[in-house]
This record gives sequence, structure tokens and C-alpha cells, in this order.
Amino acid sequence: MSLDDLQTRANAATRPLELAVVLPTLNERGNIAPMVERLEQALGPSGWEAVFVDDNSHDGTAEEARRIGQTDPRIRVIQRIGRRGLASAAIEGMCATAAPFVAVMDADHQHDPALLKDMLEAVKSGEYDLAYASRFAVGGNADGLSSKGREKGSRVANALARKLTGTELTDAMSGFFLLRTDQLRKQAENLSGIGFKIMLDILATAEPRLKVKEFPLKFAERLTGESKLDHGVVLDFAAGLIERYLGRWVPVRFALFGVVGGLGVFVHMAVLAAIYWPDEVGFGLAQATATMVAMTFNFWLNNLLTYRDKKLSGAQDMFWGWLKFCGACAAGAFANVAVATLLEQKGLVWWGAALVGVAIASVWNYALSSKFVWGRFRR
Ligand SMILES: Nc1nc2c(ncn2[C@@H]2O[C@H](COP(=O)(O)OP(=O)(O)O)[C@@H](O)[C@H]2O)c(=O)[nH]1
Ligand SMILES: [Mg+2]
Repeated sequence: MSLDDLQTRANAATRPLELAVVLPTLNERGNIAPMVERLEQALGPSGWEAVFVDDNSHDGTAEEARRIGQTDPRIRVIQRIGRRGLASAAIEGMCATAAPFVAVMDADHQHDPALLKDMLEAVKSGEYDLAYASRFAVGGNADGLSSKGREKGSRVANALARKLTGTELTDAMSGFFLLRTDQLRKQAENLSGIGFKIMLDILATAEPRLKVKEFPLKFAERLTGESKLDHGVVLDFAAGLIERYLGRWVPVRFALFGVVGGLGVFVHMAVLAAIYWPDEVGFGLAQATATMVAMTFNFWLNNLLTYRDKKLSGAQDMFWGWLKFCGACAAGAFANVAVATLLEQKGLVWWGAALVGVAIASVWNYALSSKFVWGRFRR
């Protein structure tokens, strides 16, 4: 090897940090090492770092990334304890780098890191503010999408997203994008962190609008492990919209929690009406059964809707979650009855007392279950 070659190599090995690739992970252990290899192939020996943002996976994903990081300083890990959610993981990772450009991509190999270089060039040139990979652009494909319904959902959401961002996007739900880090930091406080559609949130809140460059993505099958998300792209999108426009006044989770609670009342009354036969099933038993059914229904629906980004799954997690949810509701019911009785005794009209009781119980249940069932103390 000539001296020049050596010099070229040395220079390549010491290029300043230019791009951070943020990879949110949840049980992706087997995908980490192959991903680092592919990033190296795509981006060369230096000038980049990978930030794995792991939500304390059970399978040792964070350990695996740290193991590689011990001999490879380009590999970094943020291990989040007691927090969950793809959007907030992406935001946290993007805010944790000194690189002037930042990309977000999935760690499961469905996104092709070979696109990163061209995406970086597009934004670096100053011609575009954000580059992203689209499954539906000409030349891309969505074969890796797990279901037809999901593909259809994506198309509906795209049409809505076009209205929202004023930008023609073929794949608004994409999770693979790149932008200048200072642009992201400027917007970080206004991003919702709820749901999965972080790129859309960035595009919708940017002032002025961002100029977007699309790259066709051949969406691959995931390498190993399982998908954590499910099919409700439209639902995510709706939650994102609510948060965007109403979040200032009512936290979107609390609103959803309230809606679910309202439906629970219907379920309760329906069950009660169906099984209460004064001669055979007494009121107490019927009421207790209706309460259990309504609570179970509310737990299930909240898990599916209100906390879909932190969803519990698996029999054991579901059982403990349900138990804790019932506990939270019992405490709420107690507070409800205690306060309402007191107010009524003090002379407040009966329905006023009841409403105050219900309001207290909903805030209480929300606060308790958001912390203990789906939040910080979930395990
Ligand atoms: N940190 C973090 N990463 C997540 C979470 N949910 C999903 N991910 C990661 O986000 C990426 C996309 O998730 P995936 O389950 O493949 O979704 P799908 O491709 O839409 O089926 C993968 O790298 C996941 O490991 C989460 O709650 N927290
Ligand atoms: Mg995936």
C-alpha cells in the first residue's frame, strides 16, 4: 500500500461526525450486529454514529449494542427505563447526538441503510430539508407490509396527510427519514411524542414548510424478531390529529380515556339489564358482574386505543395489567362515592354531587392507571 493510500485510509477513519442514525429498538437483539455491519457498508468507516434507543427490552438488546460499542465507539446506546413508545424514543435519540444530520430508521432491517448516503446528500446540498424513504414511490414496494388491510390503511392516511402537511407524500407513515439536527431541535418541544408517526409530526409542525425529497424504498421482511406494532395506522393517525389540534386543551390520552369510560357505562348498563332477574339473580350479583365486565372491557379498549403505543401483550402482562387496572378503578370508585356522599350531605344537589364524584374518579383512575398499568411502574 502506498503512502497516499495509507493517508486516504487514515483520513477516512477520522472524518468528523456528520450523521447520526437513530434506531429505536424493542426486543431486536438478533438484528443489532447485522445492522451495524450494514451501516458500515453503507456509510464507510467514519463520519457517522448509530444511536440505539432501547426501551429496556427483555431480550438483552441494550447489552448487545453495548457489547459492540465497547470496541466500536460509533455505536451508542440509550437505555430507557420506565418509558415506552416509538415516537418518544426517536425524539430522544435525535436530541442525543452532536452530529449535524440525523436519520431515524427501524432496526429490524425492513429499511435499507444503503439509501442513507443519497438521503444525506439531498439534505446536505441544501436543496431539501428532509429526505425520506417511501414504500409507495415509483420503484419502491410494500411487499414487506404484513397485511393488505395495513396497506390500505396507509393509503387513506396518506391522502389525509397531504392535506395536513401541504406536501405531496406517497408514504406519510414512513419511519425512515433524515434531516438537519438543528431543524429537529428547533421543533422538538412542539412534537407530541405520542403514536408512531414522528416524521408526519415533524412535517406538520414545521414553520415554514419543509422541502421534502422522496426515495423509493423496497420494504423488506424483518430479519429476526416480531413486529411490535399492529394494523391501526389510521387510528394512530387520528390520535396524532387529535393531539395536534386539541392537545393544547385536553391531553389526548385523557380524552380517549374518557371516551372509553363512557362506553364502559353503556356496557355496564347493557350487562346489568341482560342478567338482572329480580327473582333469580339478585341486584348485588348482577351489579358486581356488570362492573367486572365493564372494567375488563375498559381495560381491553384502553390497552388497544388509549395506550396503543405502550400496549401490553402476552397473557402474563395482560393479566397483571388487568389486575392493576381493577385496583385503580376500585380506588377511584371509593373516592367517587366518598366525595359525592360528602357533597350531598353538605347540601349540593344530588346530580351535582354525583357528577363531581364521577369527575374525581375519572381523573383518579386516569392518573393511577397511566402510571401503574401503562407507565413508569408497569413491571
Ligand atoms: N424504543 C422503542 N422502539 C420501538 C417501540 N415499538 C417499536 N419499536 C421499534 O421500532 C421499529 C419498528 O417497529 P416494528 O415492530 O418493526 O413495526 P412495523 O415495522 O411497523 O411492524 C423496530 O426497530 C422496533 O424495535 C417502542 O415502544 N420503543
Ligand atoms: Mg418492522
